[in-house]
Amino acid sequence: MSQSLAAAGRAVVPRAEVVVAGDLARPSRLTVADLLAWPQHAAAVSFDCSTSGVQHHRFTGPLLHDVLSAAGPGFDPARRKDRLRFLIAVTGADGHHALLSWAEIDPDFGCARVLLAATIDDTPLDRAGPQLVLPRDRCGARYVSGINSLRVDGGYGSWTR
Ligand SMILES: Nc1nc2c(c(=O)[nH]1)N[C@H]1C(S)=C(S)[C@@H](COP(=O)(O)O)O[C@H]1N2
Ligand SMILES: [Mo]
Repeated sequence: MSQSLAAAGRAVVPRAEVVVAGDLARPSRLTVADLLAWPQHAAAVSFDCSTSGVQHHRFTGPLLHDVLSAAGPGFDPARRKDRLRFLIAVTGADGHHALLSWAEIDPDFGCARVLLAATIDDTPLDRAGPQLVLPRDRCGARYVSGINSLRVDGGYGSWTR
């Protein structure tokens, strides 16, 4: 391939982006390359799919909690009760979505080691987009792939005392 063709080829390689938005001080757009710059965690998982049976995969990527905490969720971090009204909506490019509670991934509460995976079985997900990884889930349905939106929502009442 000529150099100009190679350059043109690179220019059109789709790079999936995740919109990180909602009740956040620092909303952003993240690529898989951005996710690879975070401290990486690994998970070897098995999950059951109602249509294709049990699957086994190895994923690496940052913790969802690390990425969303850095985006500045709109609660007072010193007040544990304030976090309990926050939801996280995770949406794939095909519209498949799952809701998590903030408390589910918060180290003071459920402390689930949920990853925003940047690789699957040693292959980067930079074209497809990151995948949600929930090592404790028996069922695969919340392993949302091709994530294009992460939305934090604290609209479920307000902290009063
Ligand atoms: N974006 C997206 N992610 C998804 C799904 C989907 O339909 N869309 N299906 C889920 C289900 S039901 C399972 S079991 C796992 C694995 O699905 P796969 O076998 O299609 O890879 O992905 C999950 N993630
Ligand atoms: Mo599934």
